[in-house]
Amino acid sequence: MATKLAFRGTNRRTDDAGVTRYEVFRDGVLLRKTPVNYLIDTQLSPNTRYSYLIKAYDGSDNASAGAEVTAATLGSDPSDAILNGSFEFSPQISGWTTDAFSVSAAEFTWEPLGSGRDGSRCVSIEASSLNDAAWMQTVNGLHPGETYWLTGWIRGQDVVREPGRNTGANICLEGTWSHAPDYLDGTFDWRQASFSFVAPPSGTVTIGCRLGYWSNTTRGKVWFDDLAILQPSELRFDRARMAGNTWLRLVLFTPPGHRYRIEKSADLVAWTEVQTLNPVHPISEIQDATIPASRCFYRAVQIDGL
Ligand SMILES: [Ca+2]
Repeated sequence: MATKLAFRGTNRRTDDAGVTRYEVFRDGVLLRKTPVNYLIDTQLSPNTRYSYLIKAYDGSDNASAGAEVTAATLGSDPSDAILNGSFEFSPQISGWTTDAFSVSAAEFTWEPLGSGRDGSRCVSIEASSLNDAAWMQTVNGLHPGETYWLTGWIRGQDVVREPGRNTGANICLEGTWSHAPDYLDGTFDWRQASFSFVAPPSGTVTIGCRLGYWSNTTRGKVWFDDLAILQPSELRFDRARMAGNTWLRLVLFTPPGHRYRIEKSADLVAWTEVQTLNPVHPISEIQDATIPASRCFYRAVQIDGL
């Protein structure tokens, strides 16, 4: 549900020097006056094109000519429900907030390039003593009663759970006991965590990237990346890209609970198996060695009961 838009306004003429406020118009109507050079517009409909005009004012009330931005929202694909789930731009301007049971013992960081998955950015929580701390985002527009999956990636360093307690590093729905089933502690590289949930009557949930839980306090450092809410009702390839010169990485959306055989072909006639999958997550990443400058087709075949 792409109902949020974030952008930065800059005044090319003065390079923002002396700008004291911006006025943002949507389709000719004043939307907001703001002193900051970004805006998140949450009142958008899917599959709609919007035109924004941004004017910058200095302290003497002189207006710039205005910069125009046109943006189109996407359909109601729930994978867009989380804004900036990969943390490539500032979490603070994209609806992410932080909270902790012991605020003084939690450090929240938007980590630099190279710290996230595949050299990207991510966020982290470092708790110096047993704590329950989270990065959170409220997500609207889910269809009440329908089943969704929350998925994300977690890395940990020296994560220690309260003795006899469970959750450790996790992703969750804040205010509920819905969380990824893995009890992650110790030191571990990026690993995927997922769980399914039913959207409440409000269609609104608050997702959490969390270290600890109520009565399950935890300390250590955790990193989070690539959060997504999905409804994997059908099998589909989402992205393909090269990792280095020879490795192709494919991203597959799959309803968990089925077996799939990934196959490849050079001519769409003869198919060979790449691997068989029994995914527990709604997103699966498949790597395959390729020959540079060659063409190759991939397909996924559901093989339940074969
Ligand atoms: Ca990232």
